[in-house]
Amino acid sequence: MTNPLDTKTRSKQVSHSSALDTRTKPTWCPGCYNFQILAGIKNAIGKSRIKKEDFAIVTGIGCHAKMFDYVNLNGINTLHGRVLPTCLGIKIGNPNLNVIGFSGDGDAYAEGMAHLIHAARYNSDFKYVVHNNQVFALTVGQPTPVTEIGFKDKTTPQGVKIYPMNPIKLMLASGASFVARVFSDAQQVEYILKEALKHKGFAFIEVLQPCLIFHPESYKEKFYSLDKVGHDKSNFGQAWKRAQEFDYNSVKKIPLGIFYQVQKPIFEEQYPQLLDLKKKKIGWKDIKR
Ligand SMILES: Cc1ncc(C[n+]2csc(CCOP(=O)(O)OP(=O)(O)O)c2C)c(N)n1
Repeated sequence: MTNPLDTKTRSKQVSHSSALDTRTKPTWCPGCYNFQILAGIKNAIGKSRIKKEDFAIVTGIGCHAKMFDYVNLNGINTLHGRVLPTCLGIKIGNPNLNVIGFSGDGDAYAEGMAHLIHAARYNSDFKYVVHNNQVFALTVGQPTPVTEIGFKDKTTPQGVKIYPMNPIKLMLASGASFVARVFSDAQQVEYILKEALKHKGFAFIEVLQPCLIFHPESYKEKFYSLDKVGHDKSNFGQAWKRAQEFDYNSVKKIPLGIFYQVQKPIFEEQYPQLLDLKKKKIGWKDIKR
């Protein structure tokens, strides 16, 4: 398969497999990059050999969270910032489910920050997609922990003065076993979710998703594919170095792809009760008492 991260042009059409459609009409702004993420996710899930009923999705609160209404899968539209503990709870209830969580950068890096560190440590076998538009979009564009210096909105008229955090470095430092970044292009999202679904353990995927209204794209032509430069994703030192190239503040080069991937024991394998559920391919509710 060709790596979509190598392509210079992005998907113009947002086509996707319709098996996961719902009857809800999307209320995202016309042209919002969330449509690309939605299409990529539907394609990756739709083309996987995994049955629909073996998936569960979790979303937080925000524009990204509307995914919940547009993807026809079971799950929980949870509280703002609580996507990760909800994903973990589902895995404990039934470790056989393929769980995918969706957050905005506010959801993931502000309200939900503590959970993010521990999700990387726990290495439960679920996937986490962060729609990073560098603002709290649904509440009309306030800065988040990844907004660049100088960004102005009504709450911060003198501009952001605090340096943004780097989530890729945070995930590496916290012990995440799969750390990736892509742009909000349907093909890129499909590709990376397929890779993440093959990974056994917690997969952190950051999707750069410029908000057309509150944080328009400023880094269009700055991307390059880690695959193309011979990046060794099993090498922590290389991953760390590449992670520093984009600091979420000034834009030089933005690496896309898998920064780091390593096999570590997963949370579900540490507990005999969960191992038993996995072996029997059942959840707690199926246990006869
Ligand atoms: C506990 C809690 N705090 C704050 C809010 C208000 N709130 C709703 S949506 C939102 C912004 C979400 O921003 P982000 O997670 O970045 O998602 P986006 O809308 O950008 O996709 C906030 C702060 C809330 N609903 N619950």
